[in-house]
Amino acid sequence: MPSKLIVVSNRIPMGDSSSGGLVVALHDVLARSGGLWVGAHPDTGSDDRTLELVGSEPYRRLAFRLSETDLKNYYLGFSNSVLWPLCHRRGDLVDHQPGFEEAYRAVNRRIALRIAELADPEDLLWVHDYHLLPLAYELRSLGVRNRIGFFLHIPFPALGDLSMLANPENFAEWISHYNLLGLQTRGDVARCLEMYRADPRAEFLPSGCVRFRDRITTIRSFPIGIDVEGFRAGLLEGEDCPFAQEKPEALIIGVDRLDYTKGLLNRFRAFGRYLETRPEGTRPCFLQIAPPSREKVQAYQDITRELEEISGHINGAYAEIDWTPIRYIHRNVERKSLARLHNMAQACLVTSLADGMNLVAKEFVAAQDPGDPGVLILSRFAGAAEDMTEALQVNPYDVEDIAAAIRQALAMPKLERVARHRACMDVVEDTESSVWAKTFLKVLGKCPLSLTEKLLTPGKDSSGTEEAESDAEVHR
Ligand code: ADQ
Repeated sequence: MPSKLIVVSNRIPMGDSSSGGLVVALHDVLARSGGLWVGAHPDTGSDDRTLELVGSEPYRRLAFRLSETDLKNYYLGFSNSVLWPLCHRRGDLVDHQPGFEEAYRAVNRRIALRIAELADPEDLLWVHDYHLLPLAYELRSLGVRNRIGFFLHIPFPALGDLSMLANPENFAEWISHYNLLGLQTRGDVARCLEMYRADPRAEFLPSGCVRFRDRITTIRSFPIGIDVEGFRAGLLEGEDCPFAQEKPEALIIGVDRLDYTKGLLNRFRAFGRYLETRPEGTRPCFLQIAPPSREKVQAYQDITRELEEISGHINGAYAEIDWTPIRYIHRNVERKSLARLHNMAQACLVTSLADGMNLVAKEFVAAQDPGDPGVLILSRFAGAAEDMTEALQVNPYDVEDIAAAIRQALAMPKLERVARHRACMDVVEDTESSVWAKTFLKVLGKCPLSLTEKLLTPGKDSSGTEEAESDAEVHR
């Protein structure tokens, strides 16, 4: 039987219009392989053990229901109040509450039961993100021997930060049940290997894979990207200019989910600092689009309030009757409007304090006119900075540094803007989302199997793992 792809993520795409890179990237391969996508239904409900068909063809989307308690303990709790801050180096915001980890384990176990019922032996499973770290562990304990890949969209945690987990030893155990562990950057891979190096249960095989007990895992970076053509198509749609009435003389843009990891406070402060020292008579506009997210978590309520205070303070100090320096939009904007707004901007501010990749950086670059492009100001702590070396890289903890970059961007000669943009665009094109997905799946289809899977699927491992495994040499 030909294999199909089963994608599992916490959130399931409900429609296929205005989708992000991940959905677009997987669309074709899912449609072609008769594959399916499994994820949580957007509405809570009681788990009746069946998966509901949602969305429309050309591939099946099956949703499980989370209860209100699951949402509180598994999603907002362990996923977003423990793992999210921990992976983003915000140990101060890690919130351990009784029942969080238990619910996280229980929801993963429940999803594993559903997947085990669905999967044929030859199917490829691709699991996404930190909500589902233990899914392969649970699947293996149900006897599932399929190839299972995992992609972590957020930074791999630093070794020291893992100790903030109540049971830090679980982390390596969970991820070692995947055949392929995909991370965003080379820096993430280095942190992951550091974790294994410190763990007496792990060995490095000459093939470069990690053996953890009887498991063999391939670890590689796959920098995620966007659907370039799809995003640029927004530039051609619609006539109306979002600034038809009052187009600012210099536009700086920021687009983020409202999250404390995105460095919004210092970004706003830096724009305020730039206003203090800007060339006389200039009236730049900073447009920040930041829709709310995870509003039930205290840390998100705090950042929302602080941002409103800062933007109010800066506008209070500088606004004139016909000039509002900061326009802060607290909601989602259609993707085609986003492309056009990026296209109009002279600079984009990405100031994450930690970020797996940051797709906004790539979208801004893709939306530019190559003959007269705007300048990307990019935090050196965003995964995108590893390859986009020609962006104006800044230290997001340093307000003066960001303000200086705004100054440099707005004064940058066209020749330099064109050259920097070309270099950034090369990265955007090289990491296009469809290439990213194909590369991941190709590596997953070929990566070494652990002994248990090899015994059950003879002749499936074309990668020479046997030699790797029998070679007793261990790299530490
Ligand atoms: P996010 O933290 O959500 O993603 P990002 O990579 O910037 O961050 O992706 C956000 C996406 O949402 C972009 O496509 C952006 O255009 C869109 N978006 C943001 N604000 C919007 C708004 N106001 N209106 C409409 N669309 C908006 C996580 C990780 C990242 C990693 C991605 C993908 O945190 O580091 O790059 O997954 O792996």
